[in-house]
Amino acid sequence: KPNEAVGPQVDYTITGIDAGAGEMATTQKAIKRYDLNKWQLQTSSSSAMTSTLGKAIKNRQPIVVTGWQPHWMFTKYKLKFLKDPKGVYGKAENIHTVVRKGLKHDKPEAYTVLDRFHWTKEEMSTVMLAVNKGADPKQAANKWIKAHQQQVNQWTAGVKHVNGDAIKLTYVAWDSEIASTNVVAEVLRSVGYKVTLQSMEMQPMWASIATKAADAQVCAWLPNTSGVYYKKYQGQFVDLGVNLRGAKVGLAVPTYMTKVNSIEDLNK
Ligand code: PBE
Repeated sequence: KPNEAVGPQVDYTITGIDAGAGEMATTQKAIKRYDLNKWQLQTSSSSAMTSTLGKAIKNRQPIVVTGWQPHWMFTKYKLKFLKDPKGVYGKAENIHTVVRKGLKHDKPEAYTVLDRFHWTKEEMSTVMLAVNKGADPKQAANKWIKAHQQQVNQWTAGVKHVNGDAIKLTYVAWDSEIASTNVVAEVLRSVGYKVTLQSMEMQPMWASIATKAADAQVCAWLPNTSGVYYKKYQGQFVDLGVNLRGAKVGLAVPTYMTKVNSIEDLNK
């Protein structure tokens, strides 16, 4: 029904992800700033959101989701971000690597690898897509590493092999972060670390680094999406800088929703 208003067709519902995600808070802000009074944001998980999205697309039904890029949903489906003239979602974001205080002293080899880790949106997408197609994240990470061995060698160049030292990475189980965290974990394993991966909600992830219960995370979307925790825990972590440039967050819809191009169009 391309000529009918979108709201009633989707029960005025934006299909969201886990409650703790920064994008969920930003979307609540967007609902206020764009006066989407009838609209609600549905909390679920990234896997439930993408499965609902897949079903809608199969049936060519309208749907509005909390999207982000890099993400395989933009590779697998024809999607577009809705324009955000009020700039609620901010501009492009970068993903940072954040480690606990004291890591440089305690585990200098891991620190060096984590500090050097960086890749592109396209590279992250490759690993995400492989996982989406059914590969085990660890295997998908290893396959990517094998195909990019020279690049990875630069991250480990001159790093002394350690003998089973333990290191703990925390992450949130978003598809993008499953990919990056597994790649970093495999590279750290290749220099001899015994790596533990622990997935949690975003707030505990930041708290685990601040309290030194965990050593590192590669999931800090800045300045906007993880900004609340970046400020809250400032001084209690070490920011190793950007590991991926030009990420993006916003509301997304299938391109067949030709009448809906801006968040403002949700009010029509
Ligand atoms: N995301 C993916 C996260 C950051 C990475 C956009 C779902 C968030 O909203 O916090």
